[in-house]
Amino acid sequence: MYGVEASGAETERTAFRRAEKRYKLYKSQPTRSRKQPVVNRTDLSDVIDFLAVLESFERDGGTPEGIYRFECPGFALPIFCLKDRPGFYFIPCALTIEEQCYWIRQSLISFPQPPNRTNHTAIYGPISYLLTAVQNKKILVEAENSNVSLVDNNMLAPRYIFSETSLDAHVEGHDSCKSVSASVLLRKLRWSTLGLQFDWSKRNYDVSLPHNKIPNDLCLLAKKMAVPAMSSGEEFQPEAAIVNYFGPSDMLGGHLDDMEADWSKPIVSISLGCKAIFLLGGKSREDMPVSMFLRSGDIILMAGQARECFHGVPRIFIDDEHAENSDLLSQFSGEDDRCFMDYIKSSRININIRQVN
Ligand SMILES: O=C(O)CCC(=O)C(=O)O
Repeated sequence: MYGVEASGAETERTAFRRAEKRYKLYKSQPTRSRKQPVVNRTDLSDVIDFLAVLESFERDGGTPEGIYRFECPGFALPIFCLKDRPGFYFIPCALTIEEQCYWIRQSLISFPQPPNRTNHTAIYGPISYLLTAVQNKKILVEAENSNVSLVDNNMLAPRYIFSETSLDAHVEGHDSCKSVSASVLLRKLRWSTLGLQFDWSKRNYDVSLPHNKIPNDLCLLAKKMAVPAMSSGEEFQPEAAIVNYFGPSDMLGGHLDDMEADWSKPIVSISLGCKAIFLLGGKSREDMPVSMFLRSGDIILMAGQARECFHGVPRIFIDDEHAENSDLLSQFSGEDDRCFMDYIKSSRININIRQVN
């Protein structure tokens, strides 16, 4: 997520950039006669569909040209690899629907909780219980005594707090006060960081920032899923995770994740929610990337040489035809789950877990 981005006209000319443009979502501007924007039809015929690969493998044991089944003794799920991208592993349907729901809930309830930082922390300071505030239609307003101070565990005291909607009039009358509804904050949530905190401005892990360990259940899942990419006898040590939240027209530009010490260790990357396209390039932006679908419950591993490959997410699909999240949505049909349903029907979440040292 945080790797070096090439800039300006130069990027337009690279093979990676051209692939991004090919898959990106383009919407026409609404006109007087046509209020609804028209979405471009993208040719998806070159996109590798690992669900179809899995289904055909289960039928007849075969795999398409360039893809092979990776044998990992004791690992229960089928794993597929690309012949020309060593160190890249695709585990389709790695999570059950119940597990996907669990991790979606965690991503929206616990992962953005302080001391974990989010993209909102730099603007508003620590924000607690965002999802509860969304459910209760609260708004975030400047705290009365909002001078920055430290509370327990070296954490910043909240500068903004959630308030009842009824206070809105009072807040709006106050010139210096920024107020924003919890639902807008949730929609604009782009990332949260777990475990060792990544400092986006310095592009490094800042071990001095307060943090909790990666939650134990996420740690166990990452260790279990990392096995195919680990040398025998070694165990993956999850120390940090970045949770990316994608709204309908968000994309993640081509980048490298190069801030961890040992690139032989995998990044364990979990997809949840709407289907997306993932581009896996080569060591240069000039290398033509391969494209593949990422569905809710898929897990990919990038280790060794694959860690040196540019990658990104140019598109998520929210339309009924392509999003493929109806099974997931049916799990959130209860009244209490309304905000999960509203969120995930047009969003994607990616949790990527790293060993830093
Ligand atoms: O969203 C994804 O599947 C990829 C995320 C990623 O590449 C990153 O966070 O570095």
